[in-house]
Amino acid sequence: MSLNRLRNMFEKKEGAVGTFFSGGNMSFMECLGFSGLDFVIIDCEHGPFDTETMMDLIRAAELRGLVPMVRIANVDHKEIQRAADCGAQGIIVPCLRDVPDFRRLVDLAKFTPLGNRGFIKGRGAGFGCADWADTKSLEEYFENSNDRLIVMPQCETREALENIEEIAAIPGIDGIFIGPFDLSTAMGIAGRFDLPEFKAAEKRVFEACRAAGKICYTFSTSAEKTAAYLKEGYDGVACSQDYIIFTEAYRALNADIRSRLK
Ligand code: 3PY
Ligand code: MG
Repeated sequence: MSLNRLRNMFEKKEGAVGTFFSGGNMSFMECLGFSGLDFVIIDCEHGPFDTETMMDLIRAAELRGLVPMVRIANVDHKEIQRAADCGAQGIIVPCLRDVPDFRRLVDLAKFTPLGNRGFIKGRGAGFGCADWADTKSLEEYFENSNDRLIVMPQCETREALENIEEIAAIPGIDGIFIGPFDLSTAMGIAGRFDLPEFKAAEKRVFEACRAAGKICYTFSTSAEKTAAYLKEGYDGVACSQDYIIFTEAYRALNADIRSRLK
């Protein structure tokens, strides 16, 4: 069994459901945990969070049973190291193009023998006191850490799509996260998710993951589309994001109240 619940769900073919989190604070993260979702992606690509806030959001997610993943902006030593050390159980990186960038991501995020992540027993490892981190040998600690952290870059550029079979097969890449908005835009068919061309691109990524035995996640904007992806066999779907759901819920509430006054 893996130390990462999402990896266990993948092994058991249980589709995981999560969401992006880019606006809220620690209390909102706790509230989100009560929804019963499986994972949350703390969005440091688009969200305004500094490192301390990201770490506290990870704590709040853990407290309420959400697997905390972090999307960072690029393959940057400091960003990767901080997310991993603070306790992210998944690292998602957008818009990568060239195969060497994917390899460098693994190099920075995974301990030896998969990569060359710098040694620390940080907050994510309970400062060395977590059962899985308090090991007799460093090798065992490295193995556990590598298992616990899912490295899942996004496929959302033409170059990544063209090389997706090679990318998915890289040891230490645990999965691929399709970014439908950016991928369709890169293909010159922005938001046209219904076009055969786009569906073929999705299929290519999905099959590359299957061939390499890797996890395949995607993003959707509705419950209907999320369920459809999961029925198709996707291993996980991030549905919408916190501030959209928040706004929609209050808009619906307000409209409901006003309509009862007519
Ligand atoms: C995209 O659709 O481009 C994404 O990155 C999903 O969040
Ligand atoms: Mg994107």
